[in-house]
Amino acid sequence: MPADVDRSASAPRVGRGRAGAPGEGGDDAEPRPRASDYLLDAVGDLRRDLDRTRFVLRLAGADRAEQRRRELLEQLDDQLLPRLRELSAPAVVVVAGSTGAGKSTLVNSVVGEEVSPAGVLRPTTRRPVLAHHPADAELLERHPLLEDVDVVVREEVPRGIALVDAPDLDSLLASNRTVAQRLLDAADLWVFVTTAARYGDAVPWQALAQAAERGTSMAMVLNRVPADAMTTVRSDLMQRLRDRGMTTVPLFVVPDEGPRHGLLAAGVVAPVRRWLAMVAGADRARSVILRTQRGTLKALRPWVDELAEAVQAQVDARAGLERVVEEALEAPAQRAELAVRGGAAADGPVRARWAAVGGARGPLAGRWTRRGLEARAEALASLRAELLTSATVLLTAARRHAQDGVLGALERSALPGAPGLLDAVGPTDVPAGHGAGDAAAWVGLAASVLQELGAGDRRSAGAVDRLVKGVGSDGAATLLAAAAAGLGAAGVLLTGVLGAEATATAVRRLQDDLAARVRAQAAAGADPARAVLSAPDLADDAASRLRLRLAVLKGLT
Ligand SMILES: Nc1nc2c(ncn2[C@@H]2O[C@H](COP(=O)(O)OP(=O)(O)OP(=O)(O)O)[C@@H](O)[C@H]2O)c(=O)[nH]1
Ligand SMILES: [Mg+2]
Repeated sequence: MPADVDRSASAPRVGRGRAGAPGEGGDDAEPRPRASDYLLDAVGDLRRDLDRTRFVLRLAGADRAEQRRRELLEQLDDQLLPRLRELSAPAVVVVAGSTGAGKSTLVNSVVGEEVSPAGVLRPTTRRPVLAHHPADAELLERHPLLEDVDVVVREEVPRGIALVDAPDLDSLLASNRTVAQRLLDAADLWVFVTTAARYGDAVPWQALAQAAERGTSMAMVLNRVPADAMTTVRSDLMQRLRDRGMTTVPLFVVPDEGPRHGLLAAGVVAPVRRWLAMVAGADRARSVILRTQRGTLKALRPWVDELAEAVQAQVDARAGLERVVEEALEAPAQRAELAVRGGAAADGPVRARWAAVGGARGPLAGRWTRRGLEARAEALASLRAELLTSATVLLTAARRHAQDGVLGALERSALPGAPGLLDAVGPTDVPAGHGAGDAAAWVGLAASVLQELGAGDRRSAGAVDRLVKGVGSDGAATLLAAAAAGLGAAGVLLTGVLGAEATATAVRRLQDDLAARVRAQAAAGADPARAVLSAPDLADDAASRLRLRLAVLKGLT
């Protein structure tokens, strides 16, 4: 069994050792999953959940959280996941710093050839260059970084490292800053280049603090140091590093050689080159990588915690908004029901039509002879049309008022996220004919109720039969619906045929049905807001998903 399996209990196992002794790398036949595989799975799960996470409500801090989420995804994709997948891939060494610090010159000098143009134009480097040894090509093959860099392959690059010349970190060009940051995210090791004149600038120190926070391994190159200032500058810089607890950061000082072009003298870069070669050596490279990896995993915790907090803030805000929305429905729903019970469905045109149909000289007056059936049915058909229109208006209004009520409540609400929800819901139009289907179903119920009554005992059956013979089956249903809508005279007429009790029961059933329908319409007024609030990212347990992933990671590291 390979010696490093034991270590896998506490630290991710170093994968196929690139310089592994023969017989040590029996991975092809390895039967057991390695610690790094568990870790890879755990980080992969975390990545999936992070990818799905959305900050639906525009709370203060949501934009920031979203930005942090994206940054974390990039970090996982560019550094941690590739590293966990291929522990033996070369260490990614990113040379970063401010413009003109001499990054490209340093990289070129290490490689011994101008592979990345250096120059007096500021900034010079826009497209990063990654240099590696030919023997490392295969191990680097699938690294996501390769998509965004120019790759040069040179024997002179120490085996085991991929040396990246980054654009300037504090660039005037936003694209340069983004690329530089992304490269640093992907790095196993940062080589920070600064100059005697500029090492006091804020940006480099911010970047260094960030590296320290993430536990990324790094080294510092202080460039162009005038001979007479050498001692002062060096000790000042050392002090600054000490102040920040970075005493272990290797420091390389490159003396200023005056105005110059091209590569640095071999003797000047020799220490950096030697150090890189040492870092690239099997054990050192692994330890640099593992240190950065441990640092990355540790830095992951507060980062994910912060995002989980942001998710929880969304969940909390959702609960409050939900109450606002649901409470906003109560008054419109109640008003709509009261209108139905108060006979609003019989108002206006319905009553006017009834005056013509059911009046003393109307077709319904007098004895219902067989001859008058057609006239009565026709008259009731026109009443039915008015009833349908009236019920449609009521049902549509219930929906509209509820919707307006929700929007108004959100407008007035001082709750965090209310304005954002208001925008997300937007002014949704309810078309005039919206309630037509519901209205038709309601009148349809009148027919069913009569049918049921007709199928009852002999007395009821006879009564319904008389009614249908008198006004037709549609006419009978219309009369019942009209009575339920609130036309008392229609109820009186029905009572005359069906009896008081049967009429009252049927009318109540229909009125209850219409009341329930307007209530349901009112309740649906909150649907647009509910659709936003029911996002999985706002569910009660949304934050615990990320926290769970974190707990698993903690157990593995
Ligand atoms: N005097 C002196 N000049 C240097 C040194 N290193 C680089 N230069 C010069 O400084 C200028 C900028 O060097 P680059 O290597 O292009 O700097 P850079 O950090 O890559 O700059 P950007 O790509 O713009 O971020 C060039 O003209 C170099 O020749 C040095 O050690 N001493
Ligand atoms: Mg450059």
